[in-house]
Amino acid sequence: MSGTSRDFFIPGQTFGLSIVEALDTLYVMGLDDDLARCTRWILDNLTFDVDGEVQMFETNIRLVGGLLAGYCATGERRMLDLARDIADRLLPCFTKSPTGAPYRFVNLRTGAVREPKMNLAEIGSNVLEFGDLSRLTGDPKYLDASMRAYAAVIAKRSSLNLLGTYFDVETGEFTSPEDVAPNDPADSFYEYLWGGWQMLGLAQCRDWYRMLTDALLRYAVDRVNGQLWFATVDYRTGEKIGHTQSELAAFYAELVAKGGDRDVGSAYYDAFTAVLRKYAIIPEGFDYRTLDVTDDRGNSLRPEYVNASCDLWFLTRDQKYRDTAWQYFTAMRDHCRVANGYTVVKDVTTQPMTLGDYTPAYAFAENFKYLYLMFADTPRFDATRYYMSTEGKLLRGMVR
Ligand code: DMJ
Repeated sequence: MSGTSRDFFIPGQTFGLSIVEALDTLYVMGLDDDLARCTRWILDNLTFDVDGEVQMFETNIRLVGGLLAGYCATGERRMLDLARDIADRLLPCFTKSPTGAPYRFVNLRTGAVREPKMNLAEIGSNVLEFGDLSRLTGDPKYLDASMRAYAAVIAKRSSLNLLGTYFDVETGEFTSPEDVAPNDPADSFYEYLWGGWQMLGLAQCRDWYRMLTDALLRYAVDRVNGQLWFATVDYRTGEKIGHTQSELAAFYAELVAKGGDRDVGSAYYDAFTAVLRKYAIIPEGFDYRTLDVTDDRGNSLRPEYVNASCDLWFLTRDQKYRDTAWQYFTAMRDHCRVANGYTVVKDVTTQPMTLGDYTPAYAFAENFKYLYLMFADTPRFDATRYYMSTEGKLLRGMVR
């Protein structure tokens, strides 16, 4: 709205996040001049030798993943070297932890770590980037760190095979009983287990995925008004203790379908489609029993619904996924399009919707890429073997 920018990681220090996030999107869209300009900027400017603290999870999915996908798109060796450099700077989060589950923040220059109170998504969502980096560099330390982190948490599952959501990486214990999966901040913990199997062939990830998913489907599924939702449960007893759904959980429709439970995926997608129809833009949070919004009335230009549309389209070729993705797109264009691009919504219930002044960088990695791939039929994308990270990075399936 204001035509200004701000740094996501460290105020006053740019890592060119929107550029890095956009690399593989520019490639699949055939925007080769823009890709060349972005590559030039990275080669001339990007450095991680900075005395500042970053959040390990966000840095991994956005910068490590972005540079790996950029390397796939351009073959530019410097991008792989930069991905390795930033991953090396994140590793102290894992290696300094007594349990192997990572600390939340690290200083990029000193390696000082901070904040042992973690959540599942931030502990588990690194095996795709770190595993790919191990494959490309021949150094197993990245993959090993990811797997140790997963093992530390999964060892603490309850007798029902449910997990808590918040975990202290120093004591190695869950700090509260609620299991909010597949809502955030547990979401991509599950996504990367399936990815570890699909992209890297790790049978251990497949077995963990199956075991934990069976428990979720057994205890958390809640069928209300003909719709399928996921309740928050007590991980020790399986008792349903909450009925809030987050927009971020919408991706799970594609994950659970890819994992073999297609009926659940289809039904969960349909439930979110009902919310899309009610509000046009899905609110960040709502009570699934009534579809009323919670206090989280906005939408941060979120990609999760159309992430599900995209993967379900390529999995099933069912036209409903294209039709609903089109509906998502037209609503985004009608409500979020402004003079400079697209912006977030502060309140989806007002008419007109109340807008904020921000374009999250993940929109360049996710929303626009998912939509484009579903409709463009580009020869630069192999729909039969692709795999994308939680940040929409095309780590496999790019055709050069
Ligand atoms: C993205 O950074 C990723 O999709 C992540 O897994 C969840 N949050 C945002 C988008 O909403």
